[in-house]
Amino acid sequence: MKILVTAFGPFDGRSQNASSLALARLKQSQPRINTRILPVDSVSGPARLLRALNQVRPDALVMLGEAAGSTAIRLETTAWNQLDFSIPDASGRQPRGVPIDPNGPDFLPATLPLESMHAELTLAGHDAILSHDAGRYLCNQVMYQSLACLSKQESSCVAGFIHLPLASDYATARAADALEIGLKCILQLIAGKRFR
Ligand code: PCA
Repeated sequence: MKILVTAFGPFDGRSQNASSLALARLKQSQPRINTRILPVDSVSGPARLLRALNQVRPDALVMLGEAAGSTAIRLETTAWNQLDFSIPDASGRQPRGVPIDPNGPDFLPATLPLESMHAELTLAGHDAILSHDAGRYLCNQVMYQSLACLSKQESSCVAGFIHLPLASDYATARAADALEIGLKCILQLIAGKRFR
């Protein structure tokens, strides 16, 4: 069973990204997961992720990012076919109101077991919500492009995006604990699929 977990590097003037911090911590307890840190760049970020997908060929892809202003862990249900950057990316690009793929569907649904992840996280005392809006920046873009790529390949890999609060709002150790719980739900889903 292969799991790929990605996080983003720092952006928007902050020196750290909560997603990279939580992923580094998760890797200590789950050394077998494959990890990649993506640049907040609308060309090289998705390219690095799609390359990793082809290299690793995972059974599950969990993408992480941080969402300033949210105090809850946001389990993203939907990737929207739109780029509408409120700030430029690392290379200064700032597309406004343009589709990611002019020929693609308006949205693509995550394929992770979000309902059970939400239930387990809540049970463990985490502040988690199902979110239908991943923004229109890099996180939504990589979510859309990876779901589109997996669907084109008719891959059985399940995939989705989790937005973490800033590290100052949700301690890294807590966030990593939440990710462990999420991974358990994903592993259960994959194991169940194999039995069917
Ligand atoms: N959050 C941004 C991009 C990188 C990150 O961690 C977003 O929500 O799109």
